[in-house]
Amino acid sequence: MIKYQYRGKGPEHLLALARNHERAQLLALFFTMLRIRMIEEAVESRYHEDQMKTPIHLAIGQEAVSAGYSAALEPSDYVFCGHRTHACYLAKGGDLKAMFSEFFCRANGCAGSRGGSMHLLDKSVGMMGSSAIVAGAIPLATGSALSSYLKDEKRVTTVFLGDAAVEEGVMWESLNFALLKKLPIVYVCENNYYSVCSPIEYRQPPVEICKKAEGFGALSFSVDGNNVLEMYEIAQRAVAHAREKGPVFIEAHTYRWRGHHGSGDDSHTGYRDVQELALWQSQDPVLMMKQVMYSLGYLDEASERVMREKIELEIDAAFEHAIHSANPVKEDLCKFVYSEGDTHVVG
Ligand SMILES: Cc1ncc(C[n+]2csc(CCOP(=O)(O)OP(=O)(O)O)c2C)c(N)n1
Repeated sequence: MIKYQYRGKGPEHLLALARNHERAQLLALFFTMLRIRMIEEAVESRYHEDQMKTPIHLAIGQEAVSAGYSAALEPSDYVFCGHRTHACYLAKGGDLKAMFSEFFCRANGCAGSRGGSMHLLDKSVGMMGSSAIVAGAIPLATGSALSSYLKDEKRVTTVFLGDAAVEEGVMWESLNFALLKKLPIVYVCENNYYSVCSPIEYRQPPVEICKKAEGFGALSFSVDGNNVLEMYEIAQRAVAHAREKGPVFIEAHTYRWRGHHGSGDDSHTGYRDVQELALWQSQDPVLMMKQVMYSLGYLDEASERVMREKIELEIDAAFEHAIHSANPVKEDLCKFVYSEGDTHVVG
């Protein structure tokens, strides 16, 4: 049985929005999404080799959320996220070599081999952390926004979270505090309707997530998370509001195409209908944007091929880099380990 249908306005709406944007802007958004899609597919295709020493949570199908949202951020803004990190990191300007090295548990990984896919960290692009504990990044991001507020930095912190994260008390404690202090923070909930294999209707009463945030007093939006331009336009409003006035909550409706973790689709296990997945795949965020670009004359087969080849080259080079990078050494085991008291600080 199909439980969750795509509820956006589809490709015509994307095309209508596209007419209000510059060609270069649209190309950049499409490139970001395509890059994420191709990278995720490449990771998936090599995962069985068992050389990537990390669990993975692919964002295939959800690319428009981070691509559209992050385009509204300044390089100096901060992002945090949960366990589904790849798209968030890449959209914020993340370095693919550093990400792949992290997957291969190399010393030059973006988290120094200490994190793996679920704990990407790269301060150089404002990726301030991610947590495998559901909702774990939310209080960290709220603390980051408090810090920026106290320092009067005008820096916005964003935290990407899943629909399951709003089932944790710390989500609402954090939002309550952020609203009280008018902190510069945006909570972006990627509602893909499932927590592992558990549909949202088994976990939450039928109230829209953004309405719950609205009840706390936050400026809240419900967005078609497969429409990169709707995402971008709402993000611009949200980020501007957060920078000047305080917290915003965005609920982005989207769908993950792969199983909760690892490679491949797991719909055959029965927790979701294969037809449901097929329906969402017919609203492919990357394909929808590609078709818009073609119909506006901003992209054709030759220019798309150039784009794809550029990304393929980047992926190949990043795999080579990661594969041939050095493993961490035993002597560095305690590097980055901090302890208080009479023991010393190492790192
Ligand atoms: C506090 C906590 N409870 C349970 C888990 C196990 N767990 C890992 S991911 C996940 C599902 C999270 O779903 P959601 O937040 O909606 O994100 P999605 O995987 O859909 O992107 C769960 C329950 C965990 N990591 N942390």
